[in-house]
Amino acid sequence: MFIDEVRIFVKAGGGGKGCESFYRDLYTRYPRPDGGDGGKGGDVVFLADQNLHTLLDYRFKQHYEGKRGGHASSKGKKGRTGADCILRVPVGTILRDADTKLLIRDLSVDGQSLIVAKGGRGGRGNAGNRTPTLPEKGEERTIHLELKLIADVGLIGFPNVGKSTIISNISKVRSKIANYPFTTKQPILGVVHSEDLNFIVADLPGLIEGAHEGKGLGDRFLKHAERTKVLVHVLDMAGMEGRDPRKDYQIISEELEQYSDEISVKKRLVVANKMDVPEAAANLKKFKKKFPGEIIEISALQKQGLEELVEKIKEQLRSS
Ligand SMILES: Nc1nc2c(ncn2[C@@H]2O[C@H](COP(=O)(O)OP(=O)(O)OP(=O)(O)O)[C@@H](O)[C@H]2O)c(=O)[nH]1
Ligand SMILES: [Mg+2]
Repeated sequence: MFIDEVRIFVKAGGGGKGCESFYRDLYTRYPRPDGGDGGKGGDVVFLADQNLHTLLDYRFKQHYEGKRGGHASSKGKKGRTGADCILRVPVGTILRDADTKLLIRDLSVDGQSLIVAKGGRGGRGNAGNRTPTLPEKGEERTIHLELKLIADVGLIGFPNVGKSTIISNISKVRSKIANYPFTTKQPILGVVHSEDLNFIVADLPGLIEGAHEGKGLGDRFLKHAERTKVLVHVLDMAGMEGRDPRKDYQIISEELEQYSDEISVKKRLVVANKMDVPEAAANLKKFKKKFPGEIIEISALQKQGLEELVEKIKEQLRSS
């Protein structure tokens, strides 16, 4: 399980100014007060939306404001109501007051909404002989958002086999890609969108022989894979740096077995990556001889075979 959390500052719109004015014409003996009221400021509202899956957007922007209410004018004209600031968040987002840590609401149903900061009332005008007032300010507060995420699919394999390249090319998330091992040090989540099914993929740090004993970055990231429905085992079929994909396959399978029974029996897809490299074809032939099961051939770099991979993942998810 991943925890996605952010703090954002919200401020509702202030009220618009009320108006103080007097109506006069040739026939009115005494000027008549006719100033309208200022408009109410816009609220800040959270709305649970089932089409969202992460709080990623809030990482990039942390200040949100409702619009100020419109100012009033003479002849009793009221100011416009300021537009609300609507913040869409995934279903399952927990809102807390960041200062007191107190729970505000757990948005657990699609379409559920909640006002977290109220817009200020507009200033009162002098129409009808009332005493004019100043507009109120909008409420402001800092909110802590938390979302517990469960990835549907985990990408596993040796370092440098192309896991981050895959996630970057099937989802919008950009996971750092580089030609050295252990580029990815923390799990990265991406959402794969397709017409009929959206799912969350986790790019996990690479595993090596002895990971269960703590070698490399160890196997502690596999706890994230434990909750997934499908594991995608990525192999570097080009056998770069003198690697043998058959051996890699065996080592990773053993590491998974060592980790837990739950993980070792999980649905698994095997992916042959780097098929654009000339040596890959011969390696694949040898691999298939030893392991005759299904294998999906792709080149993550050249974006080949990725649609098929997504389709296969969807098939597995549907049947789970
Ligand atoms: N030729 C070729 N190179 C690839 C392909 N996919 C990835 N690479 C290269 O392989 C290297 C490693 O790719 P990454 O996506 O960072 O690999 P990773 O599995 O995430 O590696 P770690 O995060 O270190 O575990 C990069 O230089 C990529 O450009 C492919 O299909 N073909
Ligand atoms: Mg990586």
